[in-house]
Amino acid sequence: MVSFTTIAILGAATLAAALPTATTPQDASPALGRRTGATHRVEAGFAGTLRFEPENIVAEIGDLVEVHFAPANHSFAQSSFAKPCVPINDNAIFSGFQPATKGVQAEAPNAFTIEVTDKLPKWFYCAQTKGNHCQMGMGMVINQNFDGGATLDQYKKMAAWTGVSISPPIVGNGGTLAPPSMPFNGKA
Ligand SMILES: [Cu+2]
Repeated sequence: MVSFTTIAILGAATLAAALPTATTPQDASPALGRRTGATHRVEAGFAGTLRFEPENIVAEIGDLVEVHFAPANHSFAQSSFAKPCVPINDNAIFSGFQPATKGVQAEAPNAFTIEVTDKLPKWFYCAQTKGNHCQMGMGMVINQNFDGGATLDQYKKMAAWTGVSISPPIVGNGGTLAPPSMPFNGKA
């Protein structure tokens, strides 16, 4: 007697054989889900301020978040909610520092794009220590839980009392550095 399990395995093997090029290298990456086609533009250092704009994003799984860097030397780094201005762990998302010259460039040549892979709150800060950007309010959140106390306002209050910011160890981790896919808004 042939079990259902055996039939299922045989069925899968037959199907796989019939689809020799079912995946492309891009599709095979475990970090990439099904894209929604939506891209959220964030500007780090919006209009010369020490802010991300927008700084509280609601995004769906498969959305992209494209961070642009206004003049100065900003970055986009991942922390936990409880400890702003320091990496969440050794695998923290990090754009590295992206300098641009005020009056010469509207923004840094590269933007940093991440994909939203779940709906859990993700907290980010700028790791620039010159001027204490994180402590001065350069923090943001993707998918804040609006029913709880873990708010962006609270994150920023804790950041203000945090010591010197620490950069995550891996530059470019968790995203892609590339020329922006959409224009800067020009309010650098
Ligand atoms: Cu900054």
